[in-house]
Amino acid sequence: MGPDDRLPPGQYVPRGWPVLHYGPVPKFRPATWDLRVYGATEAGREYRWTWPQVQEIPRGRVSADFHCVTKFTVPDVEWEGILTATLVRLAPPADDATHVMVWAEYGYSANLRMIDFLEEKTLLATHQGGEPLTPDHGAPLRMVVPHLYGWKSVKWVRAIEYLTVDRRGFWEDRGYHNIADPWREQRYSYQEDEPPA
Ligand SMILES: Nc1nc2c(c(=O)[nH]1)N[C@H]1C(S)=C(S)[C@@H](COP(=O)(O)O)O[C@H]1N2
Ligand SMILES: [Mo]
Repeated sequence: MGPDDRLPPGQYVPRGWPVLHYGPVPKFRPATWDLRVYGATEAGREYRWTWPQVQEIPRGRVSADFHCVTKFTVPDVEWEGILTATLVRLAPPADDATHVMVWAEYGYSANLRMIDFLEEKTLLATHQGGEPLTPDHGAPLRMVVPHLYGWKSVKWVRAIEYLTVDRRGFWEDRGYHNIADPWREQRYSYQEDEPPA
């Protein structure tokens, strides 16, 4: 196995850890910040945690490569945070919830299939490399979906909406692929119409 065998097609390893997002970095205001889970919950109600409450939720660790559709792959990023398995125990989705929308500050969003949301290495990260996240990289809380292109790894997360019908998020609505699997190079939405290879 050469070092390139672990890179999805078209990807390269950059120097350092690039910062990439659309728009400004939001200011974290701990006194008013909250995390909400709403939509198709099993109990039919909304869940809400303040920042002190989020910090009490048990955390796990994940190490994974991070793939951006602009073709950089950051190897072996060390994340720590709330595994989605933990989140759905605290806020169970309804049986007919098939997708989630992850919402950030300023209305940025990304949709995920429930199976991608529940994938083993998917988490809501609070730390990277053993340190709390920096504002640039999504502090205080960001989604990390290592097996999909980076735009699904929503920074500055404020809410998870359980969906019974799929809906496209910010980039999915602007020409990017609805699923975003880097191993299949699912970059653009027009590929969704192509017959499977
Ligand atoms: N809220 C928000 N999250 C976002 C983005 C964004 O524009 N806004 N960009 C995404 C994209 S395209 C990538 S590649 C990753 C980059 O994460 P990083 O800046 O920590 O490397 O953040 C993702 N999360
Ligand atoms: Mo990206």
